[in-house]
Amino acid sequence: MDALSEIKSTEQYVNEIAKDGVTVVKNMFHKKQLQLLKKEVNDIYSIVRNKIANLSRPLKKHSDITERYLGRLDFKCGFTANIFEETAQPIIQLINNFSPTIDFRHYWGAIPSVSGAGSTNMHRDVYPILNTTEGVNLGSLDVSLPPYYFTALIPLVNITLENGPTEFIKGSHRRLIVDANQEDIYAPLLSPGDIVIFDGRTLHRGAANQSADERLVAYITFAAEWYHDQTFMINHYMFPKLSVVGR
Ligand SMILES: O=C(O)CCC(=O)C(=O)O
Repeated sequence: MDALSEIKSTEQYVNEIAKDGVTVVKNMFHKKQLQLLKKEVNDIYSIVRNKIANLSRPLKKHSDITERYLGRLDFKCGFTANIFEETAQPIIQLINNFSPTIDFRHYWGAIPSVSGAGSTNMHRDVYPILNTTEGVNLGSLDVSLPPYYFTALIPLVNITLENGPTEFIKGSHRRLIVDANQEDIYAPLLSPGDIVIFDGRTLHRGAANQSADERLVAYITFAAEWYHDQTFMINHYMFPKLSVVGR
């Protein structure tokens, strides 16, 4: 498929997000922008690596740096360079098209996964609002709301079957109960410059990194102003001076 035939209209992205809960935008950024983005993310990452070098792992206590599974860090501190807000602009426009009645705030993060890191569990990124369901199940209020939580994953290396694509269950954002073992998995392979955006209610997981190299992915999370995202609620920062941008 050539690059031109992969360009979709905004309406197509809107329809895919509504129906599938996930959409891929190909070739969103040019090479120079990506190089700068990757440099800035790697600079933050090396500060993070130094800071955590002597801490016991996996890291669990902070809201700006966590490690869901050994070798799968998630850091949200230090994303202050101009390139981050520049890069966010076209994505913000898409998010506003996906959910025009919601006011969003957003923050940046990165999720490097080292060679040998295992997969995450299938999960949704949102909690059930009324807290009346179990596990990853949602309540009818959750699925009836206009989309209120999105993440845009921004790969900074090629995403291959070996280094672990993010796996999604399409349409699960509209379903209360899903048996992940019975569902088809959608696992888009991406190049730097492509992004995948998903509704936080969509079941997903990061696959294991079975390659020899690290998989580096940046992301932007968009949460409705009214949504109590714990990133903004827990003030236990490892880097208080570099605390999460976007509050
Ligand atoms: O690492 C991945 O591919 C998935 C990340 C993830 O699970 C998340 O953003 O909640």
